[in-house]
Amino acid sequence: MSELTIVMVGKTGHGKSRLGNCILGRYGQNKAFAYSPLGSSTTKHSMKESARINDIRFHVIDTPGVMDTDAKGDTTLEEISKCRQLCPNGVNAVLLVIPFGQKFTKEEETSIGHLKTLFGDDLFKYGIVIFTHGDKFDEAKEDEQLNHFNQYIDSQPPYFKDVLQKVKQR
Ligand SMILES: Nc1nc2c(ncn2[C@@H]2O[C@H](COP(=O)(O)OP(=O)(O)OP(=O)(O)O)[C@@H](O)[C@H]2O)c(=O)[nH]1
Ligand SMILES: [Mg+2]
Repeated sequence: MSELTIVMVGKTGHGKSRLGNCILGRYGQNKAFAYSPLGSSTTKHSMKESARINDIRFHVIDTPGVMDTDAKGDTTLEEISKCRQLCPNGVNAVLLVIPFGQKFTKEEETSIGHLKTLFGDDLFKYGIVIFTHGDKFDEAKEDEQLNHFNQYIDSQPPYFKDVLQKVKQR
């Protein structure tokens, strides 16, 4: 059976853990990763959960958020870097998790810089930008704030457009 390893990274609260549950199809009491709307960061350690989907064994690795609310920056980055130990056969995709509607400030830029330091070239080589909070996209469309997704992408500042370019618009 083939195996695929996916790592989810991004700023705290951007929806990594909830996304991981969606990918694995695990909800409610059976959820794989805890998630929460509370003010302090939820995921404190990198952890792996797996599922078989269409004859492929998927390994999904959740990581603590960059800019964790409680830990000192270096501690969190060290915890995120431990995800590498959870994928001895390497990684097939690095999901850069960003909520739809997030303004791409210097802080987002710094976060991606930290991740680049941790993952090196793999960040963009295997990177896929995943927009969570798709429900807000539907709302924005209903309110006629935007017509289609490309309009949102076109409105992004240069740094983020550059990131999208580097992951080849994935
Ligand atoms: N409406 C909506 N809420 C979402 C979505 N994704 C995540 N959330 C909510 O956002 C909050 C944070 O989600 P988490 O999955 O815990 O985020 P995280 O990136 O894992 O955060 P930390 O582990 O704290 O760093 C939770 O209350 C989720 O239910 C989404 O697509 N739509
Ligand atoms: Mg989490």
